[in-house]
Amino acid sequence: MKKVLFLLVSLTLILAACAPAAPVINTDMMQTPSAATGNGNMPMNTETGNSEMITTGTATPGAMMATNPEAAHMMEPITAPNVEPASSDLGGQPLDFRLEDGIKVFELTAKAVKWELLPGVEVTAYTYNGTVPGPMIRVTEGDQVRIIVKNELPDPTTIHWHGVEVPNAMDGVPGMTQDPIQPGETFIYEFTAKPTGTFMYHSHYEGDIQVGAGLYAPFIIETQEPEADPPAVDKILMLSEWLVRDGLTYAAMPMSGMEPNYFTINGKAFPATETITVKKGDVVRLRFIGIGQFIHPMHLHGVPFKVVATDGHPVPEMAQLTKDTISVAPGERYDVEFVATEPGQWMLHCHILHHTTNDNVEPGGLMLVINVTE
Ligand SMILES: [Cu+2]
Repeated sequence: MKKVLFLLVSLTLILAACAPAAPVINTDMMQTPSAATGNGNMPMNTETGNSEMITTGTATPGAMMATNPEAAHMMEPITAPNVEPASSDLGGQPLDFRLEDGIKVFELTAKAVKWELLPGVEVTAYTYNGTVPGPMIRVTEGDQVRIIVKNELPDPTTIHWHGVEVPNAMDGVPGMTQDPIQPGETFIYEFTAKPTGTFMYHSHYEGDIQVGAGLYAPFIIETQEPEADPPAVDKILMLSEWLVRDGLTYAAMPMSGMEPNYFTINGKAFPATETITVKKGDVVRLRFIGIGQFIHPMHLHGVPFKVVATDGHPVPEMAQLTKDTISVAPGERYDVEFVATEPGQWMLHCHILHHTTNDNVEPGGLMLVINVTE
């Protein structure tokens, strides 16, 4: 009798445990509007206005997060009361400075703008000075640098100088090295630029939202002695991701329901990415910067390249790997160089091939053409 009772109880428990899992894999449910769990903040992938987590059968983590108010905030669309037009169609351009008592003074304004990923696809982006990426700060090792940051975003922010060796108080970590820069406030960063190399700056406040929304830019520190034999072409390629649904922009992240559907090099998706034109025989340097939340194995057609610097630090010649694909993880930088020996139009693209699509349609995303002319 005890055994039968035990079996009955076990069966009941098993049935109870299985029941909640059923809707996750039921595709009919995914198409049906439901008011039961929606919080109005979740990205949508149907026309029905369904705000439930509805992407795939693996939606459980996102669905669990939706009950956490802070997580729901992460899933809200990127919005601002004062979204301006982009200040230029080209991001990452050199930022002018003024000299004050030997200090190079730069000015940044964090603000929301409309940014075009490719013709017909516009996002609401959080930017430095109105472009994605923000303007490039390019200085010489040993320069005294002052960066005045005005926050015109609706949210607090800070800037982290990723890889640059700054004093602790300048490191941009909210609640640890500084108070967040509140909307309308200004904060001044000041440090000596070191070491030489490829670095970046980006938001360190709600980074999963603000960096995904576009708050990043290159920071290049040149050697004090000019390079003896600089490459003919020296390009910075910042890799990132976006999530656009029903005309709304969300911060893409590796979380169920928040996966990206657009992928950009310097804020542009192919075919809007820059074509790099070089002459046969030119030395080409590409500086990959992983600023998104996903890894991107970048593959070059035609000729291999050498990895000459990792995370800004030079690789001794004897240790330089020769490769044709390099995985750029979030936060990493790789400087690679090659000689353009073969004329033609050569692709450079991510080899996670979903990342070469725009909203699931190929070709798009992380691709660009290197045009080698005679
Ligand atoms: Cu990729």
